[in-house]
Amino acid sequence: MSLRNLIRLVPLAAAAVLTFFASVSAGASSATNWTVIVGGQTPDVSVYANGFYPRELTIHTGDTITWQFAGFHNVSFLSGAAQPLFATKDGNNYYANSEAFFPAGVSTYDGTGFRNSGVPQGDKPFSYSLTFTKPGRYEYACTLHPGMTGVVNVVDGGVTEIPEAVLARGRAEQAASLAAGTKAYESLSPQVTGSHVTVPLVGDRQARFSLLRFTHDPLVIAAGTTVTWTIQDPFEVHTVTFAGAGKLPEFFIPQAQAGAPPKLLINAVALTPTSTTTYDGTGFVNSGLLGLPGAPGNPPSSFSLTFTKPGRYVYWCLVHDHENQQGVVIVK
Ligand SMILES: [Cu+2]
Repeated sequence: MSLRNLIRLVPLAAAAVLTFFASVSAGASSATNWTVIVGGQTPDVSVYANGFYPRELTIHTGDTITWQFAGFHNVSFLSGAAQPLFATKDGNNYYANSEAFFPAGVSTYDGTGFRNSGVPQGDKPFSYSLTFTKPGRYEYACTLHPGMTGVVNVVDGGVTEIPEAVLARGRAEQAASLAAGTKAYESLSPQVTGSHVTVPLVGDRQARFSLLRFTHDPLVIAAGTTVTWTIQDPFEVHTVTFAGAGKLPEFFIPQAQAGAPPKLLINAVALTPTSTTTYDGTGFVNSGLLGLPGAPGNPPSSFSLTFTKPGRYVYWCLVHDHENQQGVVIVK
């Protein structure tokens, strides 16, 4: 979702990892600490990994998992309850739902109750730890990216892996997501049918990535062409926004609260579609939010615009502008 507080991938210092595992194997009877990586991205953030790496692991009762964050996500154990929505409505305003964005619950889990890591703040390294006290098979999710799920099996015996192997498996799965996304980005091309061009916004549930780009190369079209942007991504919401000569509106507007974290107002200007269906290179044109039923206002999955005048036009996604999600349309 909003990735503007994105943390960059923070590689674990090799020395620290070695020290850590040495201490784990020294205390044979003590509980084990396991690492799971949350998300990831390519250096240019064109590919965003929407997965827990590894997706599944098996640990002993009493062990602790530490999730190391490499992207803007949360770790949520729902215990069968419904996912907290991304946004809550207050009058005519939508706010980021604090249940999805801020930590909740104690640091142990027995299969009941709600636990949430909250989201990374700014560029600081972020991690979340939970100790599992009862055998069971526990599914968890990132509630900001529907379908981003993981599984923890907690058993009294029969753990066959060691933490180094699980971390290596996680890194390999993450690398596979990013490689699949990079391949998809390299071959990303709009579909042309006569004077109609379709620009897909791509994500892949199985391979666990989203592309935070519209097209790989500038889109070159003739005047009179209609372009339709369409969401083909299970994870992300986007906007298609032409700001003309004006400034891009912010997606979140923090509102200070006494004695509590700020409320995050979702900018109505970003959410609200403009009514025009043509673009001549002037003025503010916005799709509003696209994709993901259940997101604020149950957004449509596509947006169309007919280009009437030759020129070079830059547009943005207001959700991912900090990840440089911009596109270029060149009208001949
Ligand atoms: Cu976007």
